[in-house]
Amino acid sequence: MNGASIIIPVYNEEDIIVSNTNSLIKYLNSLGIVYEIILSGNGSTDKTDELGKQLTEQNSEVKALSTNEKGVGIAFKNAISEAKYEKIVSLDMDMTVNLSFVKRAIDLLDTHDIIIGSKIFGVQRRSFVRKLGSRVFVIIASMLLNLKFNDYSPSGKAYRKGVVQKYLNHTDNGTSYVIETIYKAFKDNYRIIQITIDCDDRRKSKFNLLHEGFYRYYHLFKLIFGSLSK
Ligand SMILES: Nc1nc2c(ncn2[C@@H]2O[C@H](COP(=O)(O)OP(=O)(O)O)[C@@H](O)[C@H]2O)c(=O)[nH]1
Ligand SMILES: [Mg+2]
Repeated sequence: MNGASIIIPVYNEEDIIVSNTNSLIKYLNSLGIVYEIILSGNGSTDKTDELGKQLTEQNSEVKALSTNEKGVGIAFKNAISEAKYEKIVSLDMDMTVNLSFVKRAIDLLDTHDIIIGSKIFGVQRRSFVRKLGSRVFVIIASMLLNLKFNDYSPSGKAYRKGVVQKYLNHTDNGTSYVIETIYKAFKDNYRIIQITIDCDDRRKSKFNLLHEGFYRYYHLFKLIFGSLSK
């Protein structure tokens, strides 16, 4: 039976790490699948790491990783190198993506290499500014890269591990690892499918959204110019 590794980046999540991991365990148990949950942190300054460790002691399916190197991409790469299953599902600790995505993605990974959960056409409970910001980025990115997808955020994505591993050394250590992986895999003709997901994200982001905005455009242009010069 092929199992799934569920990867969650965590940063200062002491308020929700225990309850949300337990809800996820309950959901995954109800699916009757083989799985592991990897909580991957970068130097949280609250009790996240300690609580993550406690969760690993209480549940053999949970692993908790921690490094001081910054970035969600680093957290993802560390988790991939520890993942024992071929099917990888990426979620957020605030569980903003409807969990039905997990089952759909795991099934689709039998026949596809990357599953893009897209929030754009699903029910979105996010602030207007965040919806607009990601919409504009997606339109520009998709046009310039000639991609037909419309969600490049880390959560609600699923991958076959072998495909991600191919690009890990060439992707950034921040959130841009997602668009870079998708773009490279698309060019290499991997089987990518986009599905609609519902999203409820009304919590204040842990990211500095202004910094994140500049960062994403900078890396988008780097990706475009990098591919032009090849
Ligand atoms: N490992 C790691 N996780 C992070 C970092 N920043 C945010 N996260 C995690 O990324 C996920 C999404 O963060 P969130 O604040 O909800 O961002 P949003 O997508 O803007 O709503 C959560 O699980 C956070 O704990 C970081 O620097 N390192
Ligand atoms: Mg969030």
